[in-house]
Amino acid sequence: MAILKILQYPDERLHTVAVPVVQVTDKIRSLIQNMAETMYAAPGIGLAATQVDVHQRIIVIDTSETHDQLLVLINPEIIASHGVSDYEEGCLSVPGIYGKVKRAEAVTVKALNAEGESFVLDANGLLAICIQHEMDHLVGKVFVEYWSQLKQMRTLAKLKKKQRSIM
Ligand code: K1U
Ligand code: ZN
Repeated sequence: MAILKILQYPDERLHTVAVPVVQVTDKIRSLIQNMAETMYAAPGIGLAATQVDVHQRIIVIDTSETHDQLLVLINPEIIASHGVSDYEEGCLSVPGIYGKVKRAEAVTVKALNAEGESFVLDANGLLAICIQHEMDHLVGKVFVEYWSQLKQMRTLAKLKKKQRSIM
């Protein structure tokens, strides 16, 4: 297994639209293992393939407290949603930045698992938020892009200042 490099906002590659997985092969399963290891090491509760510069529709999520409930979503599609939630989100590609985003409170998602089998999942709470956040990554959208231009500019300035202090 390997820890992968997570792209950092505003890297343009985060705006790439991912393509569907055609076949779930051993190579895809190996990528999934590496994505899971990267997510747990970060630590985070989700990771989209886009964030590790692989532009295929693959997500890993684990919102459990025990960090042993890995959820793999390949070619995810939201087939139903309801309610509104306004949850404070974070992102491994935008470290140190947190802010609210309005999303559906509950979603029903259809996807393939790591064996290539189709399944349907009803999600609510943090899991529903995380699924929507990760699915946004697959279409090249980062959570800060829901915010006003002013707030986005302030966020960029904060990130640049932070980067300068590291160098
Ligand atoms: O997409 C990502 O970069 C992962 C992101 C997922 C997410 C978090 C919160 C709301 C929506 C989506 C993260 O995992 S950020 C880190 C984080 O939330 C966390 C880290 C350690 C423990 C618990 C949470
Ligand atoms: Zn993210």
